[in-house]
Amino acid sequence: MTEAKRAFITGVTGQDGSYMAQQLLAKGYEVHGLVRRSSTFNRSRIDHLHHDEHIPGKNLHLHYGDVTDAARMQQLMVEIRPHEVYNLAAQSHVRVSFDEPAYTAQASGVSALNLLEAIRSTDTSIRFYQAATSEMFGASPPPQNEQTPFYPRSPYGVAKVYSYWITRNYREAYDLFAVNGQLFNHESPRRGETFVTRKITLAVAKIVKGLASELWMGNLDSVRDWGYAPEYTDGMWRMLQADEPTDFVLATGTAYTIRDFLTFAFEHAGLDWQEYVKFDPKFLRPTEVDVLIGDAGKAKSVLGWEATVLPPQLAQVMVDADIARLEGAKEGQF
Ligand code: NAP
Ligand code: F7E
Repeated sequence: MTEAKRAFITGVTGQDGSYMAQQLLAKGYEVHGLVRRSSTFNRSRIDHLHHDEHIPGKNLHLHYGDVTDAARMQQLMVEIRPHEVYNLAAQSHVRVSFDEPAYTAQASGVSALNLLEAIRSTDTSIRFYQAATSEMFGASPPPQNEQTPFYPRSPYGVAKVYSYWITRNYREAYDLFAVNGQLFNHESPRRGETFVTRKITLAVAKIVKGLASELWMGNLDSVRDWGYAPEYTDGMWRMLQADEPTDFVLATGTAYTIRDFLTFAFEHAGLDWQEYVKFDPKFLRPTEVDVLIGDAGKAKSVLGWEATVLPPQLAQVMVDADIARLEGAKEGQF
């Protein structure tokens, strides 16, 4: 019998990490995830996947740690000896990065170096995926692809530019199979509740159920290219199975404003968003990214990857899931 592939996922409790763990387990991987010790429960997205020796196929093993702790990353790399590492951990909220720029630099930028160094000193055949982002393009005009110059507009975007270049540098300097996924926004029923799509769909569900009557928001004019997260984690996996290590954009190529997403979500519930949405300047950013529209042509031709779920359908899926949750549906269903 051949040995099962082992993967190490940082950020396994997050949106993408939870889908990645689920997909790798379905492929027969032994999955190891990094979790932060917290005084409150932070594993709701992976609780249904957790290792239980009484249930066959539940092959998810969790390890305490923090990606800013280089020594711990080194120790876990030796202990787990993964074939593939997915660095999905980050302080991923753009607005919050203006409040916590130094911590964001460590968690979203230098964390990549901590893992790359651990790989370099343990086993250079370990394949490494770095969660880069369309936020690195920032103010560069669309459509943005792998050749577009970076012009980040937040401490988060700046931190991710560091993670991108250190990943490329280790690929070129030490011949590592280390790649960047330059992913545009991707959403799902597991999206964090303070990101704009989920904030909207949760508010719609609460309004439908009589639990809320207004929604406070910031800039409604920005344009985003929103895809469906499980399709993007599949794209990450494909990047690590490729013949050569190289960087890829993943995106849908569609362009909608926040107003458009409000319309999709509220109309799905038979509501008019203008009756509920109010403006609060606290949700504005000191510098905004106005327009992100990705060109994923390289991923299509090299990886055979293409997004199929587009924003109007995505909004409906998310509203339905939030209503189902309020009616008692279990987290694992989504
Ligand atoms: P997310 O839901 O915010 O999840 C972030 C994960 O990182 C959580 O598991 C979190 O743990 C963990 N984490 C944060 N700081 C950490 C630290 N210091 N040490 C260890 N773990 C830490 O993010 P996501 O949407 O899944 O995104 C995954 C990755 O892709 C992130 O790197 C993000 O920046 C990047 N990205 C996301 C998008 C997108 O549209 N979703 C697009 C491009 C790139 P807790 O649960 O304990 O907080
Ligand atoms: O904001 C506007 C806000 O926070 C989208 C992260 O996953 O994708 C994400 O970053 C837009 C911005 O995502 C509110 O000003 C208006 O223009 O959902 P968001 P983001 O900043 O695009 C990238 C690719 C990542 O890599 C990041 O990790 O919506 N907006 N009103 C609002 N945004 C929020 N959060 N809340 C509001 O009330």
